[in-house]
Parts: sequence; structure tokens; C-alpha cells
Amino acid sequence: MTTDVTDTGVGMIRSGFLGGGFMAQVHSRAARAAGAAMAAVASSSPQRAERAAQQLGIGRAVGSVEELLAGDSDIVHICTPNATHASLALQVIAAGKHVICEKPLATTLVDARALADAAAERGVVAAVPFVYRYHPMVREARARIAAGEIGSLLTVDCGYLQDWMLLPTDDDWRATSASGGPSRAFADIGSHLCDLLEFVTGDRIVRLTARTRRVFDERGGHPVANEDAVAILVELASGAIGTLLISQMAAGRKNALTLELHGADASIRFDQERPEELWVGGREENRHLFRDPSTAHEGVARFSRVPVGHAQGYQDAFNGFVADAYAAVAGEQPDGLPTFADGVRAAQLTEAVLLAAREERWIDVGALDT
Ligand code: SOE
Repeated sequence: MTTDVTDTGVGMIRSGFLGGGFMAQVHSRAARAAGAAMAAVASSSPQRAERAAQQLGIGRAVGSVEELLAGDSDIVHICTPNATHASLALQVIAAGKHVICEKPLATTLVDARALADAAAERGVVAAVPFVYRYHPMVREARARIAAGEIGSLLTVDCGYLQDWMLLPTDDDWRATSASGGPSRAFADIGSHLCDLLEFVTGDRIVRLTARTRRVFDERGGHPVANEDAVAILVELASGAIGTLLISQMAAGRKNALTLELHGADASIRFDQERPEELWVGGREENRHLFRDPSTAHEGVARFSRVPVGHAQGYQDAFNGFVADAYAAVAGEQPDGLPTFADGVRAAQLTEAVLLAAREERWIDVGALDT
């Protein structure tokens, strides 16, 4: 079982929050589930901090990040717009506090790498919520692939489809490059897809080419410069090839992250909208597996909080991620915790996708190392 870390050896872990939106709600629920004390919340203004404190049930609202960092938080959750992540995370690390920073870690590869280097130098835990790693059936798929159950990987057919930006009236801070960064659909959800593909298979995307599409050049009366959709061809280190389709304008798809992996002996498919299940395809028969801690592969049962048949979901996965981050603060080394190094990988892939689309050519991802 993941240990709910409520004591870092110097008393209960105390969590601070930057931002008060949807993700701050998810983070604070997960922090509570891990037994943390809510230290304080800061936002883009004192008024917004007060409102966030009420909405998140945090007793103390502070007027600035400096005031939060002067306080007694052991770890700070950064849940603010993308373009603020790099500067805020650097301040948190400089204050010697552990940090969980929402993805994308930064809007450039150079900034992401500087953050990972700063965290390593300061010796703090620095995690990025690639939380889909924490669905138990994702870990089951990973364990089965690692055990050789599907054989050598041949092809991948993956996607991440949503529809919350389908209408020209749909708008969001992510659609503005100034706050969202140069990439939207890929940086926001394609990063999850690539992280999960590499995490589950143990393989690496070594070359890619991509086409981006922006349907509306204007939303909410402001110009839009980043993409609504990305179509990607990938080559993996194993020699596997495949396609990734990422869109925030796929009508009817709400949070449809799918991995379908075809091996020489079997296939495996995970659908985030049906996270309790795995499809295992075979030449002779296909099987549907359901999450069951009593039959899970070794090391997978710890992600189940309730028995078979009692469905777990997104917040449970997030709770598992935060519990592991807190376990790392307590000195443990939980398997599969996504760190700032994974945030750097996502930034590297984002730059490769934007470069491939801009120059209409194949990109050697590793060559983008700075
Ligand atoms: C919006 O695309 C969003 O909330 C992402 O920002 C999250 O990372 C993803 O998990 C769900 O969709």
C-alpha cells in the first residue's frame, strides 16, 4: 500500500498552495487524503487568495508567494497558469521547500531543465502530476509488459481527445500564448499521453513528425496562436512505430486518453474514461480484465484503495500521486513517481512537436538536448 505520509519525522507534513482553480481543488483534496495539514494558500491577488481559502477549506490566505514561502509549509503545490510555473517553482526551491508543480513544468525546455537542476542542487522533492500513471490498471499494463506478456512492441495507436474547446466561444487562459505558452493541446494533454506511453512501455520516442491545427484564430475576442489539435507519427527506440492524435475539439470525447499497444504476442488497450479495465487482445482470444487487488501483479495492489467492483477514478489516481510525493518527502523512493526530470522530457517533446510542425520534417528528439 502507498503509505499515507502524515509525519515527515518532524510532525505532520504541511502543504501550501499557489492558485485556487480546478486543479488546486484536486491537489488540496489529495493532500488531505494523504493526511497533510493545510498551511496556507496564495493566489494572484489577496482577494483571490481569500476566495480560494474558502473554496478549498484552507484556514489561512496570504497575500503573496513571498508570504507563503516565509511560512511553515513543507511542500508547495503550484496550480497556476503555465507561464508562471518556472518563476514560482524557482522561488519555492530557493526557499528550500519541496514542490509539486502542475504540468507543463515550464513553457520552454531551457526553463524546465533549469528547474530540474535547481531542485537536484537544493535536494528537494520536485514532482509533476503525470497522474494517469496512478490508475491501477495502468500499473497492471506496465507490469504485464515488463513481464514480457505482449512480446516485442510492434506498433502503437494512441490518442488524447477532449471537446471543451470545440466552440468558437470556448475560451481559457491556455488559449493565450502569454499565459498558456507556445503549445496548448500538446503541452496540456499530449504531454500526459507521451509520458504514459513511455512509462507503460519502458520505450522512448526517438523520432517524430507532427502536424498541428488551429481551428479558430480568435477566441473570446483575443487572438489565439497555439494549437487545438496535433497529429503525430512516432518511431520508438525499440523500432515500434505509431500514431498519436491529440485534440481539444473532438466532439463527445471528454477526457479520452487511450493507449493501444500491439506486441508480437498480444495487444493491450487502456482507456482513461474506463480506468477500471484493460483490454488484452490475442490471436486466439480477447480478454477484458478488471481491477482486482487480489489478483494484481506484484507492486500494483498498493494503488487500489477499495476492492474489485468498487470503481476508482481520477481523484483516486491523483490521491495516489500526492501520497507518493509525500512519501518521497519522508525519504521513501516510491516506484514511478513523476519528477521534474519527466517535466523536462515533456518540454523536450513539446519543442520537438512544434519544430516538426513548423519545419514539416522528422525530428530527432534527443538532438534537442540543451
Ligand atoms: C484540461 O485539458 C485538463 O484539465 C488538463 O489540464 C489536465 O492535465 C488533464 O488531466 C485533464 O484535462
